[in-house]
Amino acid sequence: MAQNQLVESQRQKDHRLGWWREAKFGMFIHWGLYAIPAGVWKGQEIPGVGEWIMNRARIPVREYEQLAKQFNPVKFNAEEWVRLAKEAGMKYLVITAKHHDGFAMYDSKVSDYDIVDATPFARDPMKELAKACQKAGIKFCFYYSHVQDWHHPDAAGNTWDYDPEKQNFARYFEEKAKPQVRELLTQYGPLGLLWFDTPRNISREQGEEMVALVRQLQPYCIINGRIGHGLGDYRQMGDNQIPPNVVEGDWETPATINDTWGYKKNDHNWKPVEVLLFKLVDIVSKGGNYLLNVGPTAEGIIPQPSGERLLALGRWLKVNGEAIYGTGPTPFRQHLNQTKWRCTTKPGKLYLHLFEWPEGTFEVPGLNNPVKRAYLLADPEHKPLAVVQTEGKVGITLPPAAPDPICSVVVLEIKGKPEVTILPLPQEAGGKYREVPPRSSPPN
Ligand code: JFZ
Repeated sequence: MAQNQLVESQRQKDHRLGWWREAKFGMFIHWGLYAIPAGVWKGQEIPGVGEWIMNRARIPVREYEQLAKQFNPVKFNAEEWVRLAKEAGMKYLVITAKHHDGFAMYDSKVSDYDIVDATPFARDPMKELAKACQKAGIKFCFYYSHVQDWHHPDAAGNTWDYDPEKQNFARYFEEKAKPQVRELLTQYGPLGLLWFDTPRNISREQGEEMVALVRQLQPYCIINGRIGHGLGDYRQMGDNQIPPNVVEGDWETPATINDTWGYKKNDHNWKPVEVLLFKLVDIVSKGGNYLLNVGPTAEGIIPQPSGERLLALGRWLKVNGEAIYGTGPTPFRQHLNQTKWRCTTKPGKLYLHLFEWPEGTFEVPGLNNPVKRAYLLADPEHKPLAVVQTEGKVGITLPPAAPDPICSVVVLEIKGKPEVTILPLPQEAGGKYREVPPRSSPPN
């Protein structure tokens, strides 16, 4: 029975995923009670990501619950958050309706452990965000921790309050997870996607039931890869993980601007704009989407360093968005072990994203298509650049100054589908955007 709702044609799936494949860039928001301790518990700095503080500091449920009485984000303004996402060039917004701590950030009838019933704030910020997104033309989406719930005695994750031997996961799943997902799907208008996380011990059947619930209530709602058992619509990369080459199919990298998802007052390790921009272009050139996180404070403020960086990305996208939105991956798969340039594509067009501005000429390696025209995307007149094309090699004459200090885009209009000769090794290497080794992930 559930099976019927799971089967759909490729055409139906393409239809459902259409907006998401165009979007490329989304805003992730981790917001919850953990923003109050903000990484510090009883004067102790707790290592790891901010939203894991209850787990990392082994805070008993009865104690953590008390945070709700203090949660009063009076500076929260849905329109401002959505305006920031819009200005940043982000096309979808995914926010934690409930993270692993089990606290619902919306008005839930399933449990009183929610922002309307348990806090002095007593407003439903998700209602306000859903409305603001609708107005701004941004797809509104929820994160929901469907397996871990450290508050519920039968869910996964809380080993300090509850005895795993005595747990009945099915009871949690039937009595809390499914009914809450139903609330999210019926009370906030059309959702772009549901973002599940840390599937752990969920059975395949339970995963299928969740998919069936989503399909039944909102057939157009996309489901991310972390629902488990390969049941999602697209593949979820590990946090902050960017694959070394093009990955076929639909995928997304969730990523942080500093080193935490939920707000941590002492995390000042903000990635520079040029690193974030390189990651965006790198991911898109490999066929993926970039879901970039902000962690608002307990007052409801998106940290200034995050805001500044997002606005800078947005200014770049205003000029260069054509080379990101709706584009396909690079045909230069042999040239991804350097960070001087990347390529994205649209039918008849190659977008060369240059992170290092060469003197005089940029050599496009191994391109066999006749080049019809080349110009700078930042040039509103699209003045043609001189192109010298010899067998399997294209040289583009560039002006002395790069139009953008970080990344300038050269558009090549070509005849036919891109055809690139695989060159003999050694491959090109080097460039200044070295990969920072990823921080160790939280246990999940
Ligand atoms: C999970 C959460 O536990 C975390 O709090 C945050 O919400 C993040 C977006 O997702 O953490 C994970 C999940 C999967 C991996 C790493 C961290 N992974 O597959 O590498």
